Amino acid sequence: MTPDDVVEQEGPPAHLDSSPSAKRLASLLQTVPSRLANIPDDETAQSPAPGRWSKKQILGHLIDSAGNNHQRWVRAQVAPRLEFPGYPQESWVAVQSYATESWPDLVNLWLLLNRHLLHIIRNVPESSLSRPCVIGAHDAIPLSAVIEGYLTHLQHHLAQILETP
Ligand code: NI
Repeated sequence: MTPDDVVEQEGPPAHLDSSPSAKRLASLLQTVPSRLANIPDDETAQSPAPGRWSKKQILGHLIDSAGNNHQRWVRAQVAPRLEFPGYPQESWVAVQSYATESWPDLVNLWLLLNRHLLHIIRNVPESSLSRPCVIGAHDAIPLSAVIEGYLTHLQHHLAQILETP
């Protein structure tokens, strides 16, 4: 299987789940991967200004967000209350050297992580959506708000990547 095969696979059928969060993510996964894959490689490594992340680094940050949210969403369902650390985003992007990683690899990793997150959303029991989650120093919020916050953050950064340089 080549990276392009992974990108071009269609997402799961959106009609299987009617929750707004699942619809939101399913819709993104139908349109965004091919747009990401079509960005020229040299463009993905350019920093728009000193100290600003390149597209590779922003997508790396979204992979970190997906990884942390995977842990949150699973852990919140197997304990009565989630307490989980935040993550220093600049340090995470730096130590993983996203700036020099392969763009197609980053796109495929992001895509498959998010397809799995969509699968998780579709299978969260209604009763687990109110589980209290404490992330870092923040106040407790229900798991449903953690999921919605993930999607809002994701859309914010995808817009940054997809805007013209
Ligand atoms: Ni962010």
